[in-house]
Amino acid sequence: MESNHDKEKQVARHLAGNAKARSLAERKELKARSAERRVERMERARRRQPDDDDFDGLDGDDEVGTRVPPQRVKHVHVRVPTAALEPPEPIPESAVDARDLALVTGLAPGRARVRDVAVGETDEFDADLDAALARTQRASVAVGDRVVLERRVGGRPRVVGVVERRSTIARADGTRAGAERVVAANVDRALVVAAARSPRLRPRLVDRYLIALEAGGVRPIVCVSKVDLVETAAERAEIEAILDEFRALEVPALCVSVESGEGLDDLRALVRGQTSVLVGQSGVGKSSLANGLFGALDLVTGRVRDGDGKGRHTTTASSLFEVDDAGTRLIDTPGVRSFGLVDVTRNSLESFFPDFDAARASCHFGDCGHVDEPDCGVRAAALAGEVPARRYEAYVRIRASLDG
Ligand SMILES: Nc1nc2c(ncn2[C@@H]2O[C@H](COP(=O)(O)OP(=O)(O)OP(=O)(O)O)[C@@H](O)[C@H]2O)c(=O)[nH]1
Ligand SMILES: [Zn+2]
Repeated sequence: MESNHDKEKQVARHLAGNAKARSLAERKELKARSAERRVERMERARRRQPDDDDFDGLDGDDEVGTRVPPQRVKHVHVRVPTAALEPPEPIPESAVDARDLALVTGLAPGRARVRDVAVGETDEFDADLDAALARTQRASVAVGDRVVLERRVGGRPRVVGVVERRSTIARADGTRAGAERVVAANVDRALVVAAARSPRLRPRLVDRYLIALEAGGVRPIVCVSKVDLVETAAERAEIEAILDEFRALEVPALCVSVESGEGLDDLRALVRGQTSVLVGQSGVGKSSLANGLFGALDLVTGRVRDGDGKGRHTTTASSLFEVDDAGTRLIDTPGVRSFGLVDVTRNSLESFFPDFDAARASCHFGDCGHVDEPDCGVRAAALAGEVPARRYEAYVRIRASLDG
């Protein structure tokens, strides 16, 4: 027979159990809601147009290293004379005292995170952009830029000029017609990543990356990722045939897998001592490849993570990583990652083919598309060998792959 006391205990246990169950359910729900919010945030970040007030390396959904809280500025619409929106003239390297040189590793509105290359160490600090640079920041300063620093007694150093670039990764700036937004500078190599499977390999998409990179003077390497998922010899042969097309254009092209390790040594050798970026559709394995090649990257220190998380005197996240002691660098920002997808349209395609300009003058139609129009100067020039056949073929292929 149960005593009252036992009953009370039972009831208490029951209630406690309920409370626990409820809190578990609640916690589960909270977790689900926070996951939903995260997905929403990621989707918002994906949808975000280039005229949003985000700055590369500050936000975005790639989860490498520690997140540094984004610094936001309110949109302030001020009418500025057009001349004031032109980026200041770049400074020739020969005119710069090496002691004043610094490397931009991250950006925030009006501010750059820089590495003092003159001192030869990797310690980084924040510097203010001078007024002319701050006003034209999207075009005038990018991660990878070498800049001229003015040191100030009792104040933050100031960036007063940008050294001439040897290459750029740029996209149309949605806020101003014809204007460019530079998302990275002085990049040697772009690893154009396309998956063997999931998502399906799309060679025409790779073509688009190649011409967009060529426009900025960045040399591509085509990487077909996830080749461990390839099941048959026929499928593998198909991929190799596609890669041969790129190799014929003197573009290095290789199969890689972070699962089997295939191709990683070759790729590491290709990018050694150079500054690289990874571009390609979402989900093709860019982060996995960066980690497979170099190890985990640390946004706070701008280095491969080595357990040394010492605080630095910067509030701006780094997007430029030193991955070894041989000068091998990786730039990784949301702007770079999503480069190439929105940058080529039917209208802008011709701007990637300046070598057609002379021939274009003799097209019969002013709006000639150079594919099946009669009296096309470009097609005639390609047939006559005045325009390289592979350039014309690339143009036709890419044009066919564009929707409108
Ligand atoms: N089997 C296999 N799966 C891979 C390989 N590389 C990446 N993956 C998987 O592909 C998925 C996407 O990889 P990510 O590295 O996040 O792709 P991402 O290109 O960085 O994607 P975003 O961050 O959206 O730009 C993950 O589930 C990875 O585990 C690979 O070599 N083999
Ligand atoms: Zn034409």
